[in-house]
Amino acid sequence: MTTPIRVAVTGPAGSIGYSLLFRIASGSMLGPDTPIILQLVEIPRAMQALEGVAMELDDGAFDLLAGIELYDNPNDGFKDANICMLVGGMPRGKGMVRADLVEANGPIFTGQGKAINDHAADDVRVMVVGNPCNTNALIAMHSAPDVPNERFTAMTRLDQNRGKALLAKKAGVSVSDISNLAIFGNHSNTMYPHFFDTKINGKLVPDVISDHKWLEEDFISTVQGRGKAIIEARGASSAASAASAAVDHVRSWFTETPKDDFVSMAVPSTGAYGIEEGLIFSYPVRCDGKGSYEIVENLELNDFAIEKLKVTEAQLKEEREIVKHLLK
Ligand code: NAX
Repeated sequence: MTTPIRVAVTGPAGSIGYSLLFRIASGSMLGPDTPIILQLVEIPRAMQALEGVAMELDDGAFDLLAGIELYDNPNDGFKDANICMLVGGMPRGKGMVRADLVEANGPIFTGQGKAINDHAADDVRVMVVGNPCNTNALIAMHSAPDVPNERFTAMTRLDQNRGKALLAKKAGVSVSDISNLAIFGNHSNTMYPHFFDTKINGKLVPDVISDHKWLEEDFISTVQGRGKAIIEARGASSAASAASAAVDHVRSWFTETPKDDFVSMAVPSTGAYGIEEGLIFSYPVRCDGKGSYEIVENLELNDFAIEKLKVTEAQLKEEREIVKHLLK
């Protein structure tokens, strides 16, 4: 039997975790031939609930699930992990603004970054879902100096998925007809879904959808505000769709991206598109199927797009400023 891949997940007793773990165990993320050991990392007071989740995982009788390990600390929880999915974190409480959220989560990701540095497998790949995910990934990356920077990513795949679904509905086509939708920037309401290079059955979106006002205003604001709209409708934040996007993110990372398409991931900026190097910025990327990726750098952005990139970059710089004492 192939050696199992060790997948560590934080926040597994939470809402996203409850959908995510079963998708991972079923093989949706790493394929039907890859056995998995789940290393579930919670805070001590959630361990009892986590035991219940582990019982349900047992009851799923997943062929690929070679082990379930429960931990109440990241040092043990990330030991030998090949993939770390950092989902858990401090939720935004009543009256908290984004800056409070950034500040409250910072120390969690310092500790987790250090634990990854010291205990995870040499080939570890990290994806951050817990918000503010770009800045949390930045903190974890800075706390793990022995792990190559490009191994740290944050999730904007849910935004890409939301944008694709919206375009498909508008154009009356299926989601699989949509390609090349890039999400740029922060996973927040400043993100920029870049539709000018997006294709519907090979044709550029602005040539297929004639309502350009809708594209430039409603499309962008709907993708940016979708998280809030879900909270208003459901009374709770997106969970199943976020879990599904997390599965997509990791699967894409280990799958060769078709030459004529790309996927969106927040990764350390190399300076591409004039964005400050080192910020965790969402870009269109192409993955090589072996766990490496390259930023797609050849999109010709117009002034409209460049302006949007500047706004979201500025927000990431502000967030970085708040946590600068945590960055080494
Ligand atoms: P929940 O509050 O349901 O669950 C969070 C879980 O994390 C809890 O079980 C909690 O005990 C655990 N936790 C807290 N601190 C921890 C720590 N230091 N180590 C390990 N576990 C810890 O939140 P849920 O709905 O599951 O959302 C999780 C995170 O995803 C939130 O930060 C949320 O904002 C973020 N999201 C990110 C999205 C994205 O696209 N990047 C979209 C969905 C979601 O909003």
